[in-house]
Amino acid sequence: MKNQWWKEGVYYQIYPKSFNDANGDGIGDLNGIREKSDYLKELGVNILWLSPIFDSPHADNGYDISDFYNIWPSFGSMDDFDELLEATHKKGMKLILDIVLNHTSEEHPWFLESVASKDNPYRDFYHWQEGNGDHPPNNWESFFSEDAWTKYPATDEYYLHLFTKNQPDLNWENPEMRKKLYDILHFWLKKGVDGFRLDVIPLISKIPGYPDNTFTDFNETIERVYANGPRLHEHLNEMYNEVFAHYDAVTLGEGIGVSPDLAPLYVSDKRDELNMVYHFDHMNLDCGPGGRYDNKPWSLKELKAVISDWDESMAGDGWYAWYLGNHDFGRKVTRFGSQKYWEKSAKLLAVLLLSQRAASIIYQGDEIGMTNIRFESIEEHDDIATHNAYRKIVKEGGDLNHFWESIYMNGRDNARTPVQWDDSDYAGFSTHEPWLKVNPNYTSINVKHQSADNQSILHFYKKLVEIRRQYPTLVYGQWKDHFPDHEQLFVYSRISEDQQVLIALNLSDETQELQLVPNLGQMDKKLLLSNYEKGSETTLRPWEAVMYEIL
Ligand code: TEU
Ligand code: CA
Repeated sequence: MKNQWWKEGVYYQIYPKSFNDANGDGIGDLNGIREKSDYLKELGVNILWLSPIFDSPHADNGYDISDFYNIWPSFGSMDDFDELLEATHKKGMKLILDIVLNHTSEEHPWFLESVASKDNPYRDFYHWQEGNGDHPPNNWESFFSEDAWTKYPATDEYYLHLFTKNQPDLNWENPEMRKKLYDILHFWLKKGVDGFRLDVIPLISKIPGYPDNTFTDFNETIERVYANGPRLHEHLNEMYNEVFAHYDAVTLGEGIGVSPDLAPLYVSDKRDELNMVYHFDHMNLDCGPGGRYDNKPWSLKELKAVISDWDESMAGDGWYAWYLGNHDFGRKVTRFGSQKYWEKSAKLLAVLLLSQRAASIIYQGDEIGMTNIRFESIEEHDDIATHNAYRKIVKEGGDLNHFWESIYMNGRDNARTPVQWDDSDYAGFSTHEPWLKVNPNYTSINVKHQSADNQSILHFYKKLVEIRRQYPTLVYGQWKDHFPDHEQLFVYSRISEDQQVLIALNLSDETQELQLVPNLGQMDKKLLLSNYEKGSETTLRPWEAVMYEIL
């Protein structure tokens, strides 16, 4: 297996709207990111991923693009972007953009042309269909709790949108449309960006004839109906040949609907499609049959199985990216950690994040253990997905208490509250009231406090990122789970020819016996990292995490 910068780099995802506001209007911006480039450099991350920065009406916070060639004015200008790119490169870091090629905004000029008439040359850039009598063309439901088809009165036809009606899906069957997308990618790559995170890329090829969905489980619907369409791999291969073959750039696909079995088709070295995908299997562990608004307990055993299945699938050929939260989910410490052992569990999760055979992605604010927030009412929420789901549950008379519990755990706004820089007003994010409420715990959880405390979560992350750099086996080494069935302890090794690291984690609020690892006491070893002061070799305290080099 070949070593590559995009495999071993530590990624840091920035949600620009919430990262840092330089001009005091309550909205994060590109200059705000540039102001923090020393902070990021010191953290040790080397690839920055920016959630979409293109011009957009922000119905879905930029995942609805109206102009691929310009920056959303609230984020800044193209000059600001060029300066950010230069500053990032000067500091030895790379920058990748998040781009949406599955759909545009309803305000994109292509769509405005497309709606105008049935014979407009842009008509075929989107999916237009006649209704079924008074009904939409089929029974598809969008990801955001509404019909996936909306009727446009002017021509009496429906257009397809797998997300909100503000996000019409592009028709990848149309070669001119594809060519225009490739031109966009060339434009940014020529500017010097180092790659792309490709939003919902598995969804680009639709099943011809748009047959009804017969699955009741939404995840099954995603995998078998919406994602992995018949011409998907043909399109990805064409995009590679037309665009990515000409640059040293990374492609990170958002692998919605991608199982470990299907992943090699996307990322095998032999296929010239994408470099990596990130999957949703662990993100779905706490979702009941009703999906993300139907929260249920998760188990460590299931999480281990997810990691093991993916590791096995990618072991010989291919690569995936690993994360424990992003802008679409609750904060990882609230979801997978412990309230009682907040600090210990945040550190343990950092180890879990940065010790897999995959590219690690840190989500902004996780390096200080930012937590979920409890908003008082639906009005305080911004996320369109949350609003739609709420409307639906009210309309259908569903269980509102369960809905709110699910939102507290996994609503998307949890991860979108402003980054907590210090304990001044608005957490130092802005001098103006921010677009989304600051988590009230910013007075205790913030970067300033943690920078000054060398035992903090922030310092722990720095150490860990550095260790990952010093120990290539943590990136490339084989992965071996010692006790796949244990419900509290997660003990695994990373093994290469000349290096071996043992990682032991206690994901519970109780002390656990560790004699499980045979001969640990007799082994020649060096403690690389621990989240308690003095480690013991026979027990692991609540949320204790240790990493040994086996000599
Ligand atoms: O997300 C795709 C996606 O479907 C999920 O992550 C989504 O948030 C969840 O399944 C809802 O139940 C991508 C982006 O990451 C997300 O922010 C966008 O809203 C979405 O695509 C549409 O572009
Ligand atoms: Ca601003």
